[in-house]
Amino acid sequence: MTDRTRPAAAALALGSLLVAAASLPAAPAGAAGGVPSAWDRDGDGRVSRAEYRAEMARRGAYARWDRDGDGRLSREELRAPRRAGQRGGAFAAWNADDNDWIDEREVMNGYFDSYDTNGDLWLDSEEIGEFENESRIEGVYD
Ligand SMILES: [Ca+2]
Ligand SMILES: [Ca+2]
Ligand SMILES: [Ca+2]
Repeated sequence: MTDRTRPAAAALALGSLLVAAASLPAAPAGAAGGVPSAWDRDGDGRVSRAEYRAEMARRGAYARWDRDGDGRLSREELRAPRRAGQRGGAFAAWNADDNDWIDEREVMNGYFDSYDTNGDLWLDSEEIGEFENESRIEGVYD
């Protein structure tokens, strides 16, 4: 009799394990579409230009880049991601009004466009992830 109860007990134990595994959440609860909520303020799963600028401002990026504090980024102060090309190239490409400096809107648009690889004018989870990774590597906030 005891021999017949063993397989049953084993099956029951296995069944419990399967139930436990099945009841695990498929993914950690969090932001919609995998976009961190710090970037995706309205929770629609993508980052707009306005959301991007707001979070970059909260992180103090522009103020850090503007070393002399005159509110403008000179050619020397401009921090452009490597993917945007050489510093001089980014300066010329991003300098929409063709004056002698890059303002906050110009540099944030430049960054945003550099990472909007599919050109849909939003940053999705993959694109903002690329930005986060490369920002760490390139020391964007240093
Ligand atoms: Ca959003
Ligand atoms: Ca400056
Ligand atoms: Ca995009």
